[in-house]
Amino acid sequence: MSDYQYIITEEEGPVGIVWLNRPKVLNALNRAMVREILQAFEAYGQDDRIRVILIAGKGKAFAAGADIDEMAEEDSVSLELLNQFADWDRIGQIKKPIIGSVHGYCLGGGFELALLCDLLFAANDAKFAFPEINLAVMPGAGGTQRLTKLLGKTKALEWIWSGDMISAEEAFSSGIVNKLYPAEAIFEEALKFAKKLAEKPPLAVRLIKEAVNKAVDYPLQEGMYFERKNFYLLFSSQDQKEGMKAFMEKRKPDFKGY
Ligand code: DAK
Repeated sequence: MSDYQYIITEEEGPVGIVWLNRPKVLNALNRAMVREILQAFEAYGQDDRIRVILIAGKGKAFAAGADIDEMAEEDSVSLELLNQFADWDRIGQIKKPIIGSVHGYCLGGGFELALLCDLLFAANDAKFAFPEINLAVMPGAGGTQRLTKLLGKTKALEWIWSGDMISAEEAFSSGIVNKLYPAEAIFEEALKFAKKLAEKPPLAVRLIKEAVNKAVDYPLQEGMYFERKNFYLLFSSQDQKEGMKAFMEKRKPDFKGY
């Protein structure tokens, strides 16, 4: 049992699950909830038993955006002083893999949270949008940047300017969603994948995440250099010795994570 107010955490073997849990307001993200998500992610990040993090929403939605009631009275100075983006930035620095299981609405800050996941599994009923434009604001937790890197400028502008609901199908065909499942199966399928990923050697999983993320930001040559360093690093791990020895001995490897 956890002491959180707006989320629930539970563990399924090596998978740490974070449930967004404000179903009455479609899991609208207030400040305290974002802080709790960060705390849970960082706790799982430190927990050697946990190899993969899975995030999903309770009730009818993943998350319908930042909590508008809480946001309405903010001004630029109060936002700067709250420095809440620091929590979002730290969520983006979690080294373990994060899988998002999305059903129902995934809007605004909810969509930005989903874009911080490494992989996204979506239910057929999922709806993605950046409705900020209808509130006369704009995405501020990475939406304009991450969506553009994934989709390119023209699609990103279309989605963010229109604020339109994007179907699960379109999100999938645009490449922001890895797989689609029926709503009743989505969480179990995402969990199944998370468990499969948790069997892989954790240090390799982590260094691959780091290297792939560099590909998004770095020019090719710098990215290649970074990749090579991580490649060398893995040859210093016990798991590399174990993985190759197990192959030669025709047995299942026992990966320790170091
Ligand atoms: N905030 C607060 N309450 C929300 C909410 C939200 N984002 N979304 C839904 N709710 C509440 C509704 O007010 C309603 O509450 P009651 O009236 O029952 O008390 C309840 O959830 C159920 O919603 P509806 O009755 O509206 O349900 P419908 O099925 O009719 O409509 C809807 C579902 C998702 C289309 C609609 O609720 C809707 O349009 N929701 C708002 C979507 C939206 O505009 N989201 C916010 C985008 S702006 C930041 C980081 C990030 C952000 C900002 C700052 N910093 C670090 C500073 C992000 C900003 C955004 O996300």
